[in-house]
Amino acid sequence: MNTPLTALVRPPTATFLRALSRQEKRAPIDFRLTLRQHRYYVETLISLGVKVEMLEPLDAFPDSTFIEDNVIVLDSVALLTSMSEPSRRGETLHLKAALERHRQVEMLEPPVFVDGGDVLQVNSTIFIGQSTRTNPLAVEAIAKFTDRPVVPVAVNGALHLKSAVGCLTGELLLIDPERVDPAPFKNHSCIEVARGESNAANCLTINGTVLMPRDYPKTRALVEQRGLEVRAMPVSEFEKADGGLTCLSVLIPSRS
Ligand code: CIR
Repeated sequence: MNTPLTALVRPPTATFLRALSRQEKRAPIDFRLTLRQHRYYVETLISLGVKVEMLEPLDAFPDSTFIEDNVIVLDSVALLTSMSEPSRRGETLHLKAALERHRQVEMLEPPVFVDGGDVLQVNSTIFIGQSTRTNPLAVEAIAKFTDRPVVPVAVNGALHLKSAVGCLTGELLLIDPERVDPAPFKNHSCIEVARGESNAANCLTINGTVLMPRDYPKTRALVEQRGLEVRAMPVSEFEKADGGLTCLSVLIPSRS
């Protein structure tokens, strides 16, 4: 039986047009399409049995729809992250009340810096990306709240660890080895993304169904060859702001 899952999501607001992006020449964001893609994402989660809690949009925070970055949900505690990006630091407190309905809430503080997108949890291990947003102190800070090993992973060029590696099933990962050091994953089975499809790694598995960004057919085929069911999701507008499927929700397993 699947563990019941709640997803916290925060819809984008018109200020999303000013979301951070490291792509110098990206096409402008189409806001109506952004809303449609977000709605489709929410409907997909619901169709897979997830209970979705929709939070208030936050006009003052253009990137706040990327709610994954605000928190790390562990078995018995939720850690509000300490975000290094000045325009995003205020987002986390807006999540506290919603989280308190599910977990005891603790706060990480500077000099620890970490974004939730750098935290990849698999059954056995918690991997922490060492990106421009997340520092080594985050590894020690998170280890205080879990019995699982907490392992740093070098991120080479991706915004976050989960931009470049995703968990498909228990211990099977989808990885772009050009943007993340594969060595810490040597005890895991890994599928490498197809050439030219690096964004495909930002995938999300819900109750056995793999959600993958649309437009990466070769990687999709590699995943399906392992017998996994895949749903391709349109996320073009979020990709323009360096985001993807995992970033758009905080998944909270019910406590047993
Ligand atoms: C940012 O730069 O913070 C946002 N524009 C994108 C955040 C994407 N989040 C994620 O990968 N977890």
